Amino acid sequence: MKISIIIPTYNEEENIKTLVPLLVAKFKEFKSYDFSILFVDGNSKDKTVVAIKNFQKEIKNIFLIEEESKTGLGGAYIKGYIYSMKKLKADYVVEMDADLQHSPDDFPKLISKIKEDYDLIIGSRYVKGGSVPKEWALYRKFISYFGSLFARVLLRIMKVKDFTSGFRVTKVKGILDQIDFTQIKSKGFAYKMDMLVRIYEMKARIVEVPIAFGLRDRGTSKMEKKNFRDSLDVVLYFALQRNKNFIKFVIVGFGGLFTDLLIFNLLSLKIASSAASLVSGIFALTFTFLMNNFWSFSERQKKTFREIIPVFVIYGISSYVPILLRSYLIHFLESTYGDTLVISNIGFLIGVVFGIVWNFTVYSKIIWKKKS
Ligand SMILES: Nc1nc2c(ncn2[C@@H]2O[C@H](COP(=O)(O)OP(=O)(O)OP(=O)(O)O)[C@@H](O)[C@H]2O)c(=O)[nH]1
Ligand SMILES: [Mg+2]
Repeated sequence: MKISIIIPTYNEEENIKTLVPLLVAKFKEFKSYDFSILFVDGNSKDKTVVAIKNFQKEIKNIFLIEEESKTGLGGAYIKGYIYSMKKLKADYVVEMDADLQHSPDDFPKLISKIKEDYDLIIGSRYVKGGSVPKEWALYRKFISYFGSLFARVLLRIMKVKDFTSGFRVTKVKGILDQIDFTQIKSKGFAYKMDMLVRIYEMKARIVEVPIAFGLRDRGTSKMEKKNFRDSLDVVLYFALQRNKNFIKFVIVGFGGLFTDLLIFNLLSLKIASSAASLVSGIFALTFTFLMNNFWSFSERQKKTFREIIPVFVIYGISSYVPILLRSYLIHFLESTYGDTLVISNIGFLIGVVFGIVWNFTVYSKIIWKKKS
């Protein structure tokens, strides 16, 4: 079993002199694994490269990619991934920082999960037993935790608690070898979220192992301001991708309401309003059904008449469930709390929210179910 540890460096001379011996000492706990360390140096201005070359003379399996210039964390890791797979023939790839924030003491905890055949092992600050430095200012703790939470909610990936951890082990076969690295959206820090979403969507087996995230030992932070904007771009891009059925469903819903109102008002000029409402309701229902079939859920659309007719009947019946329940709820609230405009509108709004959840669930899980 070959394991490649990628360590990006930019002016980390002092840190790697401490890190490498500590890390190599941990290799002895895993006799059957064949470890290599792959540095990706972003053209450091100090003697980082000299220090790496000195290690290469003493220790076997230390590799170095020298970048012409500093291209960001994502750029460095992508080079490292490709080299680890193509040249080093790695079975697993580890991501780790050079500055000792990822403690060599936590390294065996991650590696020992490999035998349980996980696809992705994350060193996590936000599971029980994990931590961030207590010296961190409150705002930094806040940004780190809530940034991660924000991404998890928007992307609907609540299972992973630490979304941006940089200490990870990923399996090559079936996971890394499936990723098209030219598609990664960010060359900076946000590549971590990008890759996590891609791996999650492969239905990978993911586990989080608690780590104590430390303070940078020496040297200066390379964390750039543009990382924030970059991360937001990545989260919004994937949020749109992952929720596009829902967003289209909501747009169609508004379209349906508009159709309903328009036809109702036009017909009311000619026929009784109660009859107009019935006709406009049926029109709106047909309109939203067709729009959902050919647009919102177009990748799972029903094509033939024989497919369309039965689901249209289910669609019609299920769409009435929240409408009926809403009437019942309004009636119940009015008889309990009094027949006021406020009470009936509260009932109406609860009904609308329930209707959105109900309809979207029925449409996406039953009518236009994903083919597995
Ligand atoms: N090759 C390369 N390495 C980089 C680049 N940016 C950062 N690194 C390295 O990547 C690792 C993580 O960067 P850090 O500056 O520690 O970022 P951070 O851990 O988020 O921030 P701190 O908490 O301040 O340390 C370190 O080992 C850096 O030396 C880059 O553009 N190119
Ligand atoms: Mg750091």
